[in-house]
Amino acid sequence: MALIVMSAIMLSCRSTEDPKIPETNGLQNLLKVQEITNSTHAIELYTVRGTFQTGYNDITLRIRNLSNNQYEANANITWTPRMHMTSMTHSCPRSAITPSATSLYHGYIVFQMPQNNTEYWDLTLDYVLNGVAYTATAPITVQPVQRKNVNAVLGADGQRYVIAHIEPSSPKVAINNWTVGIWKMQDMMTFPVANGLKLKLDPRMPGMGNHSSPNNEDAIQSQTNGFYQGKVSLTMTGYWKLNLQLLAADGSILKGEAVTDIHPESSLFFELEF
Ligand SMILES: [Cu+2]
Repeated sequence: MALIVMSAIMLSCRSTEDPKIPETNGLQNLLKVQEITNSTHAIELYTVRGTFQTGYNDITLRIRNLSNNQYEANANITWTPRMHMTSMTHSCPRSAITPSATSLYHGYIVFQMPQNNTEYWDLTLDYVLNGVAYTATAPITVQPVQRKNVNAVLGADGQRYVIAHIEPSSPKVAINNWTVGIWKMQDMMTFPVANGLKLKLDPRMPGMGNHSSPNNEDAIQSQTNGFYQGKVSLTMTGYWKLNLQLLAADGSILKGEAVTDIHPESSLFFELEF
């Protein structure tokens, strides 16, 4: 009887197994997006939402050995996201992958556009374990977002930039710490961090006379190759347009316009709604 009950429990566990169930072991508050497999391993990818979406994605991953279901430590991993468009293939900004806990690895990818019916993203993981090189590739789903959180623009200096909102991911009625990533598009596959720039901020509520807010701080870098940090002051809940101007080190404007009475918004902006 006990056996029957036990096997019934195991069966029911298996039948209700859901990749979106939160995991333990350092994966608290993360949801599995998908696995990318080859003949030897399954690479499990996790984010807070359990999806990849347009903009900045903080990603945790681990490598499961298919022969023994153990997770691999000490892997040296690189990744290459590729968008296959009708006319070209390109990549996007992404970090190096660093170990974050035993057998867990961590990094970010910034998808500057969502997929559509004919154009799709895939992700290649190349990794070395005990001197042996492996690779795995699979299509990934990059969801669109409701509110603009990333800009891919051509600067006045002829350089292409990707500018992504990172924090606040849960905005508050407060002076929020504001974190932004800025990368240069060096070529279709290479997106190094853009250093020494400044991102001027003018948040407005278009639905309420385009009023602004006090005590904002433009985003600057505190260290080379780091994110840009500033303050975004949100005085009430609702829809905010974060009007932006990207400035070069010499103060010249690379992209975006100042907000005035006759020019109510910048062509460079993020949107927040909360
Ligand atoms: Cu694309």
